[in-house]
Amino acid sequence: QRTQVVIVGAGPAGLVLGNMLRAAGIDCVIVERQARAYVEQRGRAGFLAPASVRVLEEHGLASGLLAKGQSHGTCAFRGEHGQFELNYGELGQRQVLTVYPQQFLVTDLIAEFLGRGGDIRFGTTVTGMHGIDGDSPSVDCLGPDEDTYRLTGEYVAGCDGQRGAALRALPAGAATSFRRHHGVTWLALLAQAPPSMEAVTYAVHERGFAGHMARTATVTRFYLQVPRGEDPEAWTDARVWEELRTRMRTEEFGPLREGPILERTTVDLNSAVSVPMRYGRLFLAGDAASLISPSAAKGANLAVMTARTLAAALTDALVGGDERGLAGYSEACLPRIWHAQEFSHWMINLLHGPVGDGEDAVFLRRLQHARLMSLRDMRSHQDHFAENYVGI
Ligand code: RFL
Repeated sequence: QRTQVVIVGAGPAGLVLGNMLRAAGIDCVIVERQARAYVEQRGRAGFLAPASVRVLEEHGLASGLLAKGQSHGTCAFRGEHGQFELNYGELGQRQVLTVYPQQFLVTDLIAEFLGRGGDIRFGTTVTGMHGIDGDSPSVDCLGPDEDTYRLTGEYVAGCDGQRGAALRALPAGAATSFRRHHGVTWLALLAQAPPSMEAVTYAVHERGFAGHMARTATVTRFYLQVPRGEDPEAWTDARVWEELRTRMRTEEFGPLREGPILERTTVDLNSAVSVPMRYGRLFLAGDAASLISPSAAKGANLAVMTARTLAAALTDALVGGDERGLAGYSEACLPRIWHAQEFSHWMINLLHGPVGDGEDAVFLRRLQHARLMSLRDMRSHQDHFAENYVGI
């Protein structure tokens, strides 16, 4: 089977890319390992930057998010210092974030892609890639009925995350993967409960970080820092709420709105950047190109940014015969990726002090406190934070 662009992965990156290519009249096939119902329910990101919203809007992909997304312009920091709020919508570039759960965006993007005559193969795993350094790269597909076939294109887009087929297909030495394990693990929770407060709230506590983020009127995301290797099932509902109450200092700041925990998974905070983001006719976008820890909520936004840049470059090449955009794809994306990585890393240090009573741990927790106080008290620091928090 032949197409012009084979896209591996129907997450935000693959679906944004597929939609933009279809709008330019380019043939493409999206191959997705999971079933449609699964990807349409997979709760992950929620916060979209203004730049992402603008890109989606310009390409006719934002009707759901404009109708149902909610604007957020405030975040709060709690700790032994008390609580302070940063009204980032009034600081820096005076921009707000839009909360729209990733699974809703993915659902919209799938419907739109199919409406544009797109071809998605759900339940189909890419098991290998061939000839990616030649003119007609191809991928091996294993379909839902154990059927196998080969799909050949002019280009392949690897939008299949860090554990996908694209990164595995890179020959040794084709790209350098710069990696960092931040040594922090989060228990990521979705609770059947309305948000307890309007602001995204980051709680710094000697027992570890806790976070609160609105998702919808009835579902809220919480995070708890836990030791690496922790079994999420060991966190019963009662234990989760007790720990959240402690770290969120509810005695001081008022109760949380509690409800059943719908989902509990652990996320190790890791970063990875592939340089370059291509090999031959295989191009990486989204998490496949750059994994970023969820501490600053940049992952889905980088997926939109890289997919949009790749879509423009592929369109120039396939419609106009101009390959300059493809040649400059990595250079166009990497500075923004590193900028986001830097801010995300700074957020990790802001939110997590080392746990324990060792001399180093105590000293680093004092530095963490000083950093928070600087954010509370210095307008220039607040402006810098706001620009980076909403920017990409
Ligand atoms: P995705 O969404 O992981 O999609 C990749 C798709 O590829 C498929 N796949 C394959 N298909 C065929 N053959 C194979 N061999 C395949 N291997 C994999 C997978 O099934 C999957 O459907 O990657 P994409 O498109 O690059 O999008 C990236 C984002 O999903 C990710 O960066 C964000 O979710 C990160 N993130 C957040 N980002 C934000 O911008 N704001 C947030 O608030 C935010 N919160 C989060 C997050 C990530 C989290 N987790 C689970 C790590 C919160 C959490 C808890």
